[in-house]
Amino acid sequence: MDKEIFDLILEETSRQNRGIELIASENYASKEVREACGSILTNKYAEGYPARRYYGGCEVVDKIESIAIARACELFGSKFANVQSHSGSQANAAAYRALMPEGGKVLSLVLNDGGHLTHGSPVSFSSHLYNFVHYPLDVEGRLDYENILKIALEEKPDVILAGYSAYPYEIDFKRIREICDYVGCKMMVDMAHIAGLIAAGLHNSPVALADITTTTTHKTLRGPRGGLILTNDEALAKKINSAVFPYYQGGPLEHIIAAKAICFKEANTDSFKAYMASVKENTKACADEFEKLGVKSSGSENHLFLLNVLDSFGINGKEAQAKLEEIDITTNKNMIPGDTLPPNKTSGLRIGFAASTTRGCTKEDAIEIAHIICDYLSNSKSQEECVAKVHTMTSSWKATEEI
Ligand code: DSN
Repeated sequence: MDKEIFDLILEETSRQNRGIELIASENYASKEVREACGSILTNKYAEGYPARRYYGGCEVVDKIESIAIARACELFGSKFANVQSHSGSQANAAAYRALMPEGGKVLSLVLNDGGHLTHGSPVSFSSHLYNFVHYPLDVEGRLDYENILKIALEEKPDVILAGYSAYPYEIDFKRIREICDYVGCKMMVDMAHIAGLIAAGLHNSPVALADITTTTTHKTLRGPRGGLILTNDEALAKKINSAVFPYYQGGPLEHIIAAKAICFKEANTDSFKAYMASVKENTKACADEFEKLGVKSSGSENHLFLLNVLDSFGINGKEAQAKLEEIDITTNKNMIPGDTLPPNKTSGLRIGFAASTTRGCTKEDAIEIAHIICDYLSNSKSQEECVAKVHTMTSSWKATEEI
């Protein structure tokens, strides 16, 4: 009926299959997750929560949403979960509303050092509803907990926010909790990027420590595109539920909630733990190989790292991103700590291995990827030569529709 869109889906399938996906926030969801997303559950209106709906006929979606909640709680060791947030941004909006009144003060990471738009950007709702102040990374690009404490004592925030979009090192959530307790404020964690590592036990978990933890479900967690909010505090759980519905959202997406339930089940398996261990290993291998090749790399303790392409290749992040697309490698330009270029240019590139590892990228492949990128950005090998290497590698991996 709609050949135009059908053909474009095929075109996107082909793009996903022939290329190497290195955007740190992307992944390939399983066939089971995708089938739930495309299921008849999209037909159902279910405003409210299980057993407390504004519509009839919710007895089946009630069971699905209850299973999703129970699985989220089991996976992350949480007492309460809200699985209705349509996205990580919506989850953060609801978390802020539950934690403080409008105008409340949040201490979050300097946005150019790796914070997210909803962590106080002037172009996001967050900075219009709340008063954001920021802590920087140190000169090495690492969190400086003593400095966070110092700023928190000066600023007296209502909330300290941890969890970032481009931070390549382990976060000490216990230390953040101690700072919050010392200054007498709430702790919020946006674990969207590292949720898969936390589920697999490969990064310390903030869930028992933070007042509220938010995440997306589609990054390292490898589920459908959506959000999740966790807390151990019953009073906060009630506030979160009212903030999600009816304050910010209307009807929940029960097809996506079913897909989230499947994702939580998948993430609670030994094969997912093995997958996340490979992601970490591949990321570190690639980051270290760049270093050996003389490229300025942040190194990595998780699923991503940053490259300083300006110093290493004399081109900015925007140019490097565009150039790599010529050889079917997808990345994104990214600010690096102390960046002198604006966010629409940047000196850096962010690289992650969650997606490519799902398709079967090995440690040897990850090392070769560093060489291909280096060869092409330094103009020492031709486009034909590099793109042929990319296609040889991706043709040995699983296709996106087989995952
Ligand atoms: N847009 C996401 C990322 O790429 O990190 C954050 O939500």
